[in-house]
Amino acid sequence: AKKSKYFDWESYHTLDEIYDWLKDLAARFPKEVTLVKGGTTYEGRDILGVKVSYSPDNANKTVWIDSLIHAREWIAGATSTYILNKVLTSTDRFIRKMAESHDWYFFPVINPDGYEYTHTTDRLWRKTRKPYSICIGTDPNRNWGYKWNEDGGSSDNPCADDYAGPNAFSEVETSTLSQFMSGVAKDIMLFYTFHSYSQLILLPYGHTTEHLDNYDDAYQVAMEAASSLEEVHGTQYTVGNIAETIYVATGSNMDWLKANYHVPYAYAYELRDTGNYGFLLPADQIIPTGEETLDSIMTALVEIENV
Ligand code: ING
Ligand code: ZN
Repeated sequence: AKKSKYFDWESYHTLDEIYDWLKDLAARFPKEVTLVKGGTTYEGRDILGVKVSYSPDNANKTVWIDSLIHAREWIAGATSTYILNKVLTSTDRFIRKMAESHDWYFFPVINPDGYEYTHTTDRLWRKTRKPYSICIGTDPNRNWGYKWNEDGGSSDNPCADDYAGPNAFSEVETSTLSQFMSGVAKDIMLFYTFHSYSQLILLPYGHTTEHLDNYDDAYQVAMEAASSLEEVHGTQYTVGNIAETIYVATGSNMDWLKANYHVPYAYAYELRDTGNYGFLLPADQIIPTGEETLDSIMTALVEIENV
């Protein structure tokens, strides 16, 4: 593949383009950006990300952003690269202050095999690509080791889109990425995993509608984040616990991280839209989605510091 010289937010990009851009960032910002390998995939690809750090003092204030655990949710990857770019290049004083006073991990594509497949073969593919009997793929957001396959939060059927896999961490993507996350988890203050679509900010957990851990605090921060998101382009988000807002879902990366490492603020965003275009969100909505999502994150950082 031709090495892409330009990267932008006016179109969706392939896995190679995104990875080339991440490598390019590490070369362009050698002091601040480190290329990191978060794991590997069934088809032998790397799960590539970057760490952004402006000061060694920021380690315990780490923000984690991942996306494209579900291959077809293209706006999620475009939004995380949009935010990464702003963290590095925004000249807004407030954004610079927030960018430089936190450490950041960005993993724009945590299901690379699936993402590649949505570009080559099936635009609406969701899962990984390892075969199980007559069907292919496990839902990588049902395969993590907290409440794995309990409470009806996933499927035992390899042909289902929410197949949990034969056991927790059966997939090399989730097992290797979980090891990487374990190594940095104690420093994570704020976790985001981007999905689409429905315009929701979801809070742990997915196995119960109960409001566990520091739900009330986390909810308050999310409500502030949602209102500042709305101020940008009028986009309305709903905030709530996963199980009560959408459906019971177990084995997600967010719930695993929250339960095992007590990350204080952990959110899953279901980005635009509410179903008009669904997964096929036009590329001219990437920038507005990026703008409003970035604002909501900056607001969350301010709110967290004020709690
Ligand atoms: N939604 C998410 C899913 O995995 C979710 C919702 C997020 C569940 C975080 C559990 C944890 O089903 C989509 N659209 O994928
Ligand atoms: Zn998803």
